[in-house]
Amino acid sequence: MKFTRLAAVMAAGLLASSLAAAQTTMKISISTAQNSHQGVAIDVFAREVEKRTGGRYKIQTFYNGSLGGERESIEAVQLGTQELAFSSTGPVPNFVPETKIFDVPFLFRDKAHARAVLDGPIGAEMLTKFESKGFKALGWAENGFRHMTNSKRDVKAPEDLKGLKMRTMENPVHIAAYKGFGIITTPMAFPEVFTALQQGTVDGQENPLSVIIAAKFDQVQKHLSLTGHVYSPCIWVMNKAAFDKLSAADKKHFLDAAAEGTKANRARVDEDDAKGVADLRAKGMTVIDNVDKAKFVAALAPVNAEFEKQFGKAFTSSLSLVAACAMLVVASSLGVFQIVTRFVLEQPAEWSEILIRLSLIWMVFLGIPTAFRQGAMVSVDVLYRVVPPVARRVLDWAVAIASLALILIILWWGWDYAVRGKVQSMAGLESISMFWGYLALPVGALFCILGIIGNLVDPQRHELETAQ
Ligand code: EAX
Repeated sequence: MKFTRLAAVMAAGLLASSLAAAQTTMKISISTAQNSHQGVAIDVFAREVEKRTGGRYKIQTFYNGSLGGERESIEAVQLGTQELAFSSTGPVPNFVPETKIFDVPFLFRDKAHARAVLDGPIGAEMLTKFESKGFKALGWAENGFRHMTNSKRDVKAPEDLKGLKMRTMENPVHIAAYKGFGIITTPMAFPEVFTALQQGTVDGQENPLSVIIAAKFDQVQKHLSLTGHVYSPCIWVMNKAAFDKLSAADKKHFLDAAAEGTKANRARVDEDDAKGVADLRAKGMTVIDNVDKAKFVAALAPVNAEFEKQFGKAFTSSLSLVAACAMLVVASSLGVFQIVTRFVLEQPAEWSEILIRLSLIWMVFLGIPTAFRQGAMVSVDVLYRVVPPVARRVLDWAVAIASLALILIILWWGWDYAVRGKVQSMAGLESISMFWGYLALPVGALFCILGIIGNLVDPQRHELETAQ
């Protein structure tokens, strides 16, 4: 009898320990409250991971920065002391500098624009940049458009911000930009903000409505201005080694769970944006909903020019531009070769002259698409600066249609020209037909078409330029 009881206890113990071994627990943290757009994201993620992995993975959720501020939790994920974090991109450039571009003020027109870019090829490419830094980025989510609050005065235009001491995120782009507004910037981790506002260490802060509501900033801030000066993305980061350890099927479960979390997160941001102003007014805040946005945009002109130098090129350099530069290198090297053969050796090589001509033709036609992609048609830019945003979209389409008509003609005509060139050989280099020279026209035209489509799908370059 005793023996059977002992065996039963041992069997139960064994079963329990094998169950425990089969379940892996991971931590995820946010800096806002559970009842927030971020809380809902990680709650859904935890539920979905558990459900999809049949309970083999359990996600422990931590709220209110209880494991540390956003920078600290990203650091912990990088080190592997914490598996996951859901964070705004505020401190992320300190780990993955390329992400800075998404924190440029007035970069995105609206939430739909931001979500489309983040969920599209640009966002996907950015996620891959995390890998070499020890992270697996599971996807983008959202904090929302940021607005300013303070305890001193109503802010309607940037002049009203002069001399206000405001807490900013630990983000180099925000800090540079807000100085441009005339703000005295004080970078600080989020968990310290409420107390800093309460004690008057800073006069104000800026955050999306979702955060202002969840953090109850209305208790310590009187004035809210709907400046919407910058879109604030959120990101799901996981320790890379922890992710790599998952089976292929579980990797997919984690990614899908994050996508579900993002859906819930964005829906909550939409809800907060719709109800937030009335809610905060009811709680006693003065809400300025007609700020002079154009003035805010204009105040950032010098800062934007600086940002454009930093970011513009990385996002516009395309395959055709690289190829055009390569052609320039070929042409100039052959130029040196020409000088040596002609004037030093006095044995000019005619073929190299022809290759120079060919590479120059290719350089020109491969270079034109980059001009298209950058919207470098001067007259269009001038128009862009004076028309309102809705008209800009119409202008985008009008320009695209007109350019497409022209490019299609070049494509058709260029191809015809190239085919005819098949029977013409080049003097001095008989083995090559002119087909290879004229082919630059239709190939350049094809790249132009890609550039035009690129401008329609992702007009952010234009947005950045015309924001000045
Ligand atoms: O992610 O630090 C901030 O102001 C963030 O917007 C906040 O932590 C929510």
